[in-house]
Order: sequence, then C-alpha cells, then structure tokens
Amino acid sequence: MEAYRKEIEGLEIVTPQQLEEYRIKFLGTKGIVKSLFGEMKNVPNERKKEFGQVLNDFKQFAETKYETAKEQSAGNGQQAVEEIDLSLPGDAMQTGSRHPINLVRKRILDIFNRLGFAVADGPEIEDDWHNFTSLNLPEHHPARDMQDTFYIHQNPDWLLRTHTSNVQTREMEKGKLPIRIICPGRVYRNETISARAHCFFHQVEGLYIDEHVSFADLKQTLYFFVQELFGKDVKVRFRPSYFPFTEPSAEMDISCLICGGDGCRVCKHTGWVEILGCGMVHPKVLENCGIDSNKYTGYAFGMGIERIAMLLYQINDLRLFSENDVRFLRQFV
Ligand code: 2NL
Repeated sequence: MEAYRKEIEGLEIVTPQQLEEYRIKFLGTKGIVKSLFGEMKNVPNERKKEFGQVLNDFKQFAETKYETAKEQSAGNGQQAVEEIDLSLPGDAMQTGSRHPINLVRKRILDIFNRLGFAVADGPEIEDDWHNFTSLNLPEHHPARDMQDTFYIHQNPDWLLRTHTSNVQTREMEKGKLPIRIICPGRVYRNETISARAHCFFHQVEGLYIDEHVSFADLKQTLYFFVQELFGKDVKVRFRPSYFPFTEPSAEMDISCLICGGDGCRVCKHTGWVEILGCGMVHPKVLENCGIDSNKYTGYAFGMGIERIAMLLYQINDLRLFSENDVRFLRQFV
C-alpha cells in the first residue's frame, strides 16, 4: 500500500484519458483497491480491524486523488470554453443567387410591362385544341412534327405544351378585347438533348389584339424591346419566315453583340443573330378563338429565354441551365 501511495502521489493526471486509466487501475471493479479488500479474508480475525482501517484510509486516498484530478480536468475544459470569443463575427451564411433564366425573364417582363402588357399564364399540361388545332396546326399538319412532344398516357388528347401560345388562345377565348399580354413559361419538346437542344426550355410569348393593329406596331414594339435589353446601339432586321399561326411571319435578328457585326463564331460570321419569331395573328386563329377577324387584327411574337440568356451571358451550352451546378449558378446576380 505504501508503494501504491507513492505511485499515486507521483501521478500527473491531466487528460480525460489519463483520468479514466487511473480510475480503472485503482478504483475499477478489477482495480487495486478492490483486490486489496479481497485480501481481507487472509487476515487473522484479531488484526482485521486494524487492517480494515489502513485499507479504508488507502481507499479514501485513492478516491481523493481521483476527485481532485477530475475537478482539475473539468476546470481545464471550462477554461477552453471561455477562450471562445463570442464577439467575433459568425461564419457567413451561404446565400443563394437568382437563376439566370429567372433574371432574364424578369428583364423581359419588366420591359413589356412598361409598354402596357399584362403577364398571363396557363397550364403546362394542355389539350390538343389549345396547343395545336386552334393555332392552325390541324392533326396531320407537317409543322406538328417540328414540335413533337410528350403525350399523357391516360388520355391521347393531353400533352405537354410545346409553346406558351396555349395561354394566348385561352385568353382570346375569354372574349374580352383588346388583349395585350406577355406569357412566360416552361415548354416541352421531344428532342435529343445536346448543347443546343433540350426536352424542355422557357419561352416568352406576346400577343396584342385590337382594331387597327399593324405590322408597323409589331416592328416598333420589338425594336424598342431589344434596345432596352441589349442597348441603344443594337440594329435589327426582319426576315420573312413561316409559322402556321401568323401571316405574314418574320424572324427578327439583332446585330451580333459579341463582334458588333464584324463576324464571329456566335453569329456564324454573318454579323446577325436570330432572337425571336413573330407575325400578324392568322385570321383563322382569331376565328378559331371566336374573334371577328374583319374587325380585329393582332400581332404575336415568341422567344426562347435560354437563347437570350446565352447571348447576354455568353453561355455556350444549354444544358448548364438545368444541371444545377452551383459553380455555374453562383455567377449570376
Ligand atoms: C419562336 C416563334 C412565335 C407566336 C410565337 C402566336 C401565338 C398566338 C397566335 C399567333 Cl396565340 N402567334 N405566337 C407567333 C410567332 C412566333 O414564336 O421562335 N418562338 C421561340
């Protein structure tokens, strides 16, 4: 016991691990104190009292050492806690950023809002009439092939809309004129996914119907729009085109933002980039939606938001918009 006392006195217990080792060695169920008590049975009866006292003293001694060391190491821990400076600034929270498609959509809508266009929306799951037939795209029309889409299994009349024109046909059917709306939304096409095509993308379409609406109104409105979006120096040109729902139809190009019209990869060395399609609403479309085409005329246009975002931010792969890679998304404010 004397030897153990010396050993204990000389021990330096600092870490919780050392404390636990000490406890197991001296005070544990198979520890030294326990085993010394086990010796009691070998002590003659007349000396048991004396031996018991010495043993109890030793036990007390060993326990005191444990308690003191425990308090000290707890004290060390306490000190460590107090060293944390609560007045320091915290870890910065990661804030998100807006998706480039949303940023561009907002810019487009803001411009048309200022021209008096109201935002309208409608269903992404649409029936054949509102997506195709009412827009002068009857069942076997070849232009339907270019807008091959996804059909809903349970009902062959239902499909994922291929453009946001369904919003406009629904608005026309309501019978309230004039109409001046801008329609943003997600649309679907059955396309093989690549850098330039995806099975879904985002569109903004506009529609203006009133008495005496002319192609000149269309040109001036779109010219104002691109000047607001791309800057006053932008040039425009209209090329004749074909859409089943407009007549006449045109595609609008702007002077290339990258090379200023000198020719580069973005404009394929033409100096021009296509940004939207447009035209005068086909009389048949007006009649399909219950509007008197002798009294009313209108223009319509449509553009892909991805395409405009790619031009504005010089993005060369459409897939980046839907991959949700934060290294890409973080770059837009
Ligand atoms: C494009 C071309 C266009 C329209 C969309 C439209 C809608 C109605 C009636 C007539 Cl309800 N036209 N929309 C017209 C011309 C072109 O979009 O390239 N979009 C990405």
